Amino acid sequence: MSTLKQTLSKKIDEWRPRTTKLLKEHGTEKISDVTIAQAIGGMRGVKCLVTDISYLDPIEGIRFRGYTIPEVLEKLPRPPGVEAPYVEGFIYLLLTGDIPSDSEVKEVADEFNKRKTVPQYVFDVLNAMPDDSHPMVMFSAAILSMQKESEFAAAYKSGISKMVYWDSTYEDSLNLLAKLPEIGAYIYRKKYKNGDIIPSDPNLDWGGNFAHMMGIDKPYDDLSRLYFILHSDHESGNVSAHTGHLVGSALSDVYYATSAMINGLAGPLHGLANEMVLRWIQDVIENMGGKVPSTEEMKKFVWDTLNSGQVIPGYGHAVLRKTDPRYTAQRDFCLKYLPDDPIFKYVSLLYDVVPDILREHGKAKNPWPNVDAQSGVIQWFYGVREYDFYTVLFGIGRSIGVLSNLIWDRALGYAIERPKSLTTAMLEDIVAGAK
Ligand code: HAX
Repeated sequence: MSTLKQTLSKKIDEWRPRTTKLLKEHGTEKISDVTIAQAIGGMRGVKCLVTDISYLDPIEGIRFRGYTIPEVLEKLPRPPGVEAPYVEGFIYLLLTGDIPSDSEVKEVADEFNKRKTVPQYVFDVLNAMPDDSHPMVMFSAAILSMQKESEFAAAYKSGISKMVYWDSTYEDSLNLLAKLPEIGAYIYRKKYKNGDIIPSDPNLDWGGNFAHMMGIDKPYDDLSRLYFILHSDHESGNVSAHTGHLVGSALSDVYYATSAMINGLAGPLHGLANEMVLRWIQDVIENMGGKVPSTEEMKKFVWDTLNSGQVIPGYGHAVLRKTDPRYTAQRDFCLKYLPDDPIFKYVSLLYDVVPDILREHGKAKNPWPNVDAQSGVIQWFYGVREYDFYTVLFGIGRSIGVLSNLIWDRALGYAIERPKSLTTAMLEDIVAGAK
């Protein structure tokens, strides 16, 4: 058994009594009340999910297993001479809560190498799809097509104890994670590079191999590692993470759950916002005939968008109330590698004008940029200009968090989700009764 699986198994055994004790001895203690506004308004702020993989503070931003983004980037092992750590080490951290050693990272990389061959039928499915299929549809379909490989589904049919659900879920998760960079790069090269597929290189790490298969030179490998880590997890309540958890809670295997979470990520208010940001900026560039707009001109574009009833993509958040640290980490990357890029100048100009305008507009609770405001510009700079592909990149990263959560969901025996709904008339009765 690998060190990762052994460590995880030990941690699960240690953790289970905590969950059992909370349920048995404190199960009736309250952590949340729900208002009518929350029931109608997307359950904002209702505390009714549990995860130990990451926690999102409205002001500070995300912590992965207790570590801030700068701490994660600093503490995890990295390839020589680069800034972003190995994704393999980050996966080890999310699953176990421990910072791995170099040799533990290498073991995870070897595990992925053993598991990364994508069955030919997946490529056949992708090749059979219409040329104008959205890359997110292709990504979701490719993942779903592999459901028949599920070790959990086979084990469940054969009759296994709840105590070992996590084991085959772990195997499924590693099998799927190993293949995602291959599938993502295949979709990109098939759709936008005349099907000129670049074979995988077994000597490269997860992020480095993805950059290689995309056909993009350094430092795109470093960017890929950074990008996948930043997009991995944002606690459990966002649409993609929650969808993965919800579908998995019915004991659907990770192929069903991950494909479903990709479908949620594809919404423009969620992951697709990274595509929308670039689309919006391209519109501005077209309108300006390529010239970088003045501050006043940019303000006008922002107001025109708001006045036409649209949102400013890349701004606002359901939980955060400050600039997203994932935005800041990507901005730091831009300042280092592409400070003079014209599109980065647009993005910077937006940062100067949008928060004040959103405050004046008076609707958004958070006027600050989120992760999606900055991510497309970097991809554009390195030649990935097909912005409908950007959310696939997000999806590869998000799978890391969703799959880590699914393994722990199974280990701790989290129940099938089934919140209760009321009718509008019941709400009206409650209001009348309160009066
Ligand atoms: N531009 C214009 N209006 C905005 C806005 C923005 N960027 N952000 C919020 N608002 C509006 C909302 O549409 C809402 O309007 P109505 O009252 O008319 O419905 C009002 O402000 C209150 O919204 P909120 O409470 O501040 O925000 P929500 O929790 O409802 O929604 C969203 C959070 C992220 C969906 C929202 O801020 C938004 O639509 N942002 C733009 C799209 C975007 O960038 N999405 C990506 C978010 C990060 C992410 O998940 N990445 O994957």
